[in-house]
Amino acid sequence: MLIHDARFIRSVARHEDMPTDRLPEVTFVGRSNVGKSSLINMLLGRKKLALTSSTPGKTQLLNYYLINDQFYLVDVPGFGYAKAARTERNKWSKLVKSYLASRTTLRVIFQLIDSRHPPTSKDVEIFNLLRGVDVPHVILLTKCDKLSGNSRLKAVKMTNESLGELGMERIVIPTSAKTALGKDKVWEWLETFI
Ligand SMILES: Nc1nc2c(ncn2[C@@H]2O[C@H](COP(=O)(O)OP(=O)(O)OP(=O)(O)O)[C@@H](O)[C@H]2O)c(=O)[nH]1
Ligand SMILES: [Mg+2]
Repeated sequence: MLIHDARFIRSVARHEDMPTDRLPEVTFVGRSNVGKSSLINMLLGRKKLALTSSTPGKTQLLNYYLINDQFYLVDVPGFGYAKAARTERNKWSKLVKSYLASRTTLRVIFQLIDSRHPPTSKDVEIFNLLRGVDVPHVILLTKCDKLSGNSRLKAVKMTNESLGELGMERIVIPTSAKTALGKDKVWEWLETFI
């Protein structure tokens, strides 16, 4: 897809503040620091549209980006961020859960997992959350530039096995925000679903 316009629209903390124009949405979810914002920038070919940070989970808001006036990319940061106060965390997790389960304009959920480790308990929490959600769910392994070709294959296999144990078969795509690995594949799926 040719990106001629990519704009940050707003950060949202409540359902009432989500866009009401019914444009399709594509969401990126995953634990803090997994590389969501970096991947969004990579997909859009922008360096700093989505803010990245080495200190995870600072903002707990859904960040809406409008692409080509056609659809939204939604960055869902800070899922399960351990250092936030428990009440804040619960409030956040409730918003994300109901967003994923009930947002009717949502076309595909990309769940990001760090390729360097087997899925963590947080990742599995998100798997389980998405199990009953009736929206296509694709797994993106992040930071694959840090792995050799062989370890990359192993990471895909390991993720498939973890999903298999949960009875969830999903597409798994290796990616890197640094080298743009997986960019075309992700766009392919994205365009398929929107
Ligand atoms: N080597 C490498 N580093 C990456 C990659 N993607 C992200 N990073 C680094 O990982 C850190 C976190 O990246 P972010 O994109 O901010 O992660 P996030 O998932 O948006 O984090 P939150 O917004 O806190 O939920 C940053 O220091 C990035 O530079 C990648 O593909 N390769
Ligand atoms: Mg981020």
